[in-house]
Amino acid sequence: VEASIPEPQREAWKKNQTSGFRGKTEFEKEVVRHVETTLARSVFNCDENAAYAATSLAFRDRLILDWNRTQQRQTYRDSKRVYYLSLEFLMGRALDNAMLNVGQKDDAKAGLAELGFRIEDIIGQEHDAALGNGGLGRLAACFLDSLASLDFPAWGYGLRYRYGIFKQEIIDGYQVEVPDYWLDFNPWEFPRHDVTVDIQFFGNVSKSVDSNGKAIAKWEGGEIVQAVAFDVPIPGYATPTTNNLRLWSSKASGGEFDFQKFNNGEYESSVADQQRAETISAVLYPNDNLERGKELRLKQQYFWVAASLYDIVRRFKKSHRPWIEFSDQVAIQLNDTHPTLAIVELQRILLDIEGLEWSLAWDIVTSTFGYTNHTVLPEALEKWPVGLMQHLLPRHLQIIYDINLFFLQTVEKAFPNDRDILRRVSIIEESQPKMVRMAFLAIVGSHKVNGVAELHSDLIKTTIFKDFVEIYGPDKFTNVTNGITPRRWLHQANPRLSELIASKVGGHDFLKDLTLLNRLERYAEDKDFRKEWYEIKYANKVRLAKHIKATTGVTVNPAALFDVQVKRIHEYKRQQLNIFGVIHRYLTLKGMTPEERKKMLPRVSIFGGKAAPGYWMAKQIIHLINSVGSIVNNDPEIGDLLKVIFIADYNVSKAEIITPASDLSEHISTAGTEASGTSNMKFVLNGGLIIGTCDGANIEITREIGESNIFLFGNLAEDVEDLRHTHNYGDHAIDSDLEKVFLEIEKGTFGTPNDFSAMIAAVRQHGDYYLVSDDFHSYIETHHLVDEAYRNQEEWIKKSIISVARMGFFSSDRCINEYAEQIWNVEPLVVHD
Ligand code: 475
Repeated sequence: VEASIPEPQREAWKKNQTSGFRGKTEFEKEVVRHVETTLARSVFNCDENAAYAATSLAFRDRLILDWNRTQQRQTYRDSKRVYYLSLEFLMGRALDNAMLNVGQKDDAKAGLAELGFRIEDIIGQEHDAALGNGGLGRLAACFLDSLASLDFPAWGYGLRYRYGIFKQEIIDGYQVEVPDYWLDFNPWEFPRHDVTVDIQFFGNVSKSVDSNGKAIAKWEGGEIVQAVAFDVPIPGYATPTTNNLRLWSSKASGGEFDFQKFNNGEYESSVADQQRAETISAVLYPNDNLERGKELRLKQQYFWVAASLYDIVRRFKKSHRPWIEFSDQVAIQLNDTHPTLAIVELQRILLDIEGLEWSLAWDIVTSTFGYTNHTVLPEALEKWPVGLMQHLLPRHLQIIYDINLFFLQTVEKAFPNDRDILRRVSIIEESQPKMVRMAFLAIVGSHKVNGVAELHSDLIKTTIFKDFVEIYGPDKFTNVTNGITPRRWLHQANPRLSELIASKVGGHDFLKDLTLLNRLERYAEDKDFRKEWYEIKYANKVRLAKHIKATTGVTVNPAALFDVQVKRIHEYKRQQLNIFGVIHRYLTLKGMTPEERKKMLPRVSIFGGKAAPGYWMAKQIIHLINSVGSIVNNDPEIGDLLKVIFIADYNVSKAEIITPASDLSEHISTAGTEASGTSNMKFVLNGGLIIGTCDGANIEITREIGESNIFLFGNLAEDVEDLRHTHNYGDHAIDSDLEKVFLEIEKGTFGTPNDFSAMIAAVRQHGDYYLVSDDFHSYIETHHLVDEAYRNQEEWIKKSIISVARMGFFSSDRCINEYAEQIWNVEPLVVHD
C-alpha cells in the first residue's frame, strides 16, 4: 500500500519544505546543530571525529533533498533507466567528493576554520568505503560519478559488505591482513527497513500442467533470507542530479530471531539461523582477477541479483506498461559475469511468476542485458559446478538447461557440418564435474558484449569468444574503452593543478568536458607556465615524501625521480620485473666509482598494492620488495641515489596522494594480459609520464598523447604465444643481466635466498609464462631512456603538459556516453529547480 499524503494536506508540506544550507553561515549553523543534537555533544567535547560526523551530516542533508527531487522527477517522467549491477563499488571517501560536486567546499573550509578545524584534517577522519578489489570496482565508482554528472537516470546495485577489502599491514616485510570493519559510523547510507525482499535458496521444483495444458513450474521449500536496502546518494558534479546506489544487506527473514524457535527454547539454533543469514553479505571476496568457486560466493551473487531484479521489476510494474515495453524502460549492465544469474532470474520471473511464453520472455531478457568483460585470464573466468547450482537454485538450473538447449539448436542449424562447435560453445561444459560457463551464459543472454580497451575487445573476439562471433556476427561485440572521473582524479586529488588548468582553459568547464584540456597545449612553450607546473608537481612530491616518512620512517628526496607502481600484486602485472630491475640498478650503482656515481640521477622506486590472501607468489613478491628496500635504503654508499619504498594498504584515498606525485609510473603487464588498466590514465592526467608495454589502454594513450611522450618497451601481444611455446619446447636462455640479479638474490644479499627461490624458478624452470626474461633487456634499456629524458627537465615538463592536454578522451564521461548510445539507448534527464 502506498503511504502518501492526501492532496489537501500537501499544501502544508510544500510550505514547510527545507532547502538545505547555502553559504558559510548556514553551514556552520548546521554543523553546530548536528554536534549538539544529532551527536549529543558540545563545544566542550567536539573532537575532529565529531566535526567530521557533523560536517558529513550537514552535506548528507543537502544531498538527500537533491536525491528526493531527482527520484521524483525520474518517476514522473517515466523515462528509461540504467541499472549497473556490480559486486564491487570501490568508492573511497565521500565527504570531499560531496563538497566539490555540490560546489560548497569553500564555504565548508571557511566555516570549519571559524569553528576551529582544518578541512584536510576533517576530510582525513573518514574511513574509505572499500567495497572492491581493484580496477573493476573502481571503474564502477567512476561510472556512478559520470552517470550522475551527465544527468542519466541510473541506479547502481551492489552488496553492503560488513567487511570491505582487508587492510594491509607490513610486518617484517610480509603482508598481514586485518579485517576492515567500516560500518561503525557511516553517515552516507540510508537504511530502508521498509524496502525488503525475501530471497529463496535450495528447495525443490514441482512441475504440473494447468487447465490450458500449459506447463507450470513451482519452486518450493528451502530457506528464505531477507534482503534489506541501504541507499547511498551519488551526487553529480555541478548538477542537482543525485542518483542512488542501492546496497543489499542480508538478515534472517522474520526479523532478528525465529520467534517460534525462540519461544520453544531453541535459542541457539534460532541465533545460528540469524548468523547464517547475515553471513551472506558479511565479507567481500578479496580476489582480483581470480574466481575460486566457493558456495558462499554463489549465494552472494544470487542474493544480490534476485533482490535487485525484484526491485527493478516492481518499479517497472508501477507504470502499468505491457511487458513488451520492459526493455524500452530498463537497461541492465552486467559488470563482468558476477551478476549473470540476473539473466536467468528475469527469465524465471517472466515465465513462472508473470506467466509469459518462453520466446516472448527470452526476447525481453536479451534486449535488456549488456555484458562487460574485464579479463581474459583463464583463472578469472567464472564456472560453477552443475551440482552446486542444482542444490542451491534448482529452478535456475532447469532454466539454464533450457536456454542452452534452444541456443544449441540454433547453432546446430547454422553449422550443420560442425559437430565440435556444439561442445565448444555449450553453456554446460561436459567435464567431470560438469560446469556452468557463466561468460557463455552472459553472452547468450545479452544483446551486446563489450571489452574495455581496443586491444582487449579484439582479443576476446579472436580468442575466448571466437565461436560466438561466428554464431552471432561481429556486431554483437563492441569496444568501450575505460575512462576515469576527472572530478576525483584531478580536481579532488590535485586541486592546485586543477586550478592552474582552469586559469588557462577558461574556467572549470573542462571538468565536464575533458576535451577542453587541449587548450593547454600551447602553454607547453611558455616558460613561466612550465615553472608553475613543475612547482605543483614538486609540492605533491613533498606531500608524498611526508607520508612516506610518517608511515615507513624512510627519508626520500623530493628532487629524485619518483617511479611508482601501485596496483594489485599479480604475476601478470609483473611487479617482479620492476623489482628485478631495481636490483639491477642497485648492482650497477654498486659497481661504480664514487665519481661515476655522482653523475647518476637519484630515484625513488615506490610500490603499493595488496596480494590476495591465498596468492602465495604475490606475497613473495611483496616480501622481496621489502627485503630489497631494507638493504638498499640503509646502504651508505647509495644514499639518495636509490630508495625502495613499499607503501602499505594502498587504497583509494592513498591513491589520491600518490597519483599526483609521480614523475614516472609503471604499467608493465605481459602484452595481452591487462584488459585496460585505469591507473595509467590517472597518472598521465596528473602530469606523470609512463613506462609501459603495448597492452590494454596504454596503446590508446600512446595514440592520443603521441609516441614521443611515453616509454614503451617489450614484446607485442601477437608474439606472446610463440614465445611461450619456445620456452616450453626450445632451449630457453635467461637474459644475462637478469641472471646476475638472480645470482645476487641467491647469494643472500637480500635475506634468506630460499624465500625467493620460487620467483626465480618461475622464470628459469617453469617456462617464464609472463615473459619476464624476454622483456628484461628492453625494460632496462627503456629505463635508461627515462633517465636521459629526465635530465632535460624543460623537455620533460613539456611532455608532461602536452600529455595532459591530450588526455580528454579518457574521461569516464566519454565512456558512459558511449555505453548510453551504443548499448543502453538512454538519454539524460535534467532535474531543474
Ligand atoms: C582489469 N576483477 C583491468 C579493469 O575494466 C581493467 C575478477 C574476478 C573476480 C574478482 N575480481 C575480478 C577483475 O577482473 C578486474 O578488476 N579486472 C580489471 O578491470 C576495469 O582496467 O585491466 O584487470
